[in-house]
Amino acid sequence: MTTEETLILVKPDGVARGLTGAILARIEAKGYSLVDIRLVEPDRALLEQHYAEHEGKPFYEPLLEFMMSGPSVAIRLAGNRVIEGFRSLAGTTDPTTAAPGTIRGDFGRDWGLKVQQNLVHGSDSPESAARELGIWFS
Ligand code: YYY
Ligand code: MG
Repeated sequence: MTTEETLILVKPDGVARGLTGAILARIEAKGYSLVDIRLVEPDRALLEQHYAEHEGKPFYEPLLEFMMSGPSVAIRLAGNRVIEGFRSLAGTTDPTTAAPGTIRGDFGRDWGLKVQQNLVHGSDSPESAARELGIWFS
């Protein structure tokens, strides 16, 4: 067993579309444990920290605007190898090509869609998880 914690976000599109419950159901069905959960309306400073690795990329500004367009649900999630496991549940970044059976593949709309509207975020490494949990659950 490698018990880990990770940061999950149900992003503004997921919350606005009423998919929080459906996404949480998949997380719970997998057996992961909710340690903490809160609705957050992040300001720009928080998002600049969260997405620091992407600063300067073409999608950076639209991504921050999107993330400020409404509340997200932030989840501190625990489980055996949950960091890699949740990213597998989420599917690949672009929902248009994400595999069926994944959150992004099943719920991501492939019309009129921007890649940023991909419903969920999950930390990509233990280092990212520790850093991001500190940002969203400070
Ligand atoms: O970890 P993950 O969310 O799957 O993707 P990242 O490469 O970390 O990018 C973060 C975030 O940025 C992604 O969820 C959507 C958005 N994005 C985008 O809008 N356009 C891209 N070409 C790449 C990423
Ligand atoms: Mg990422």
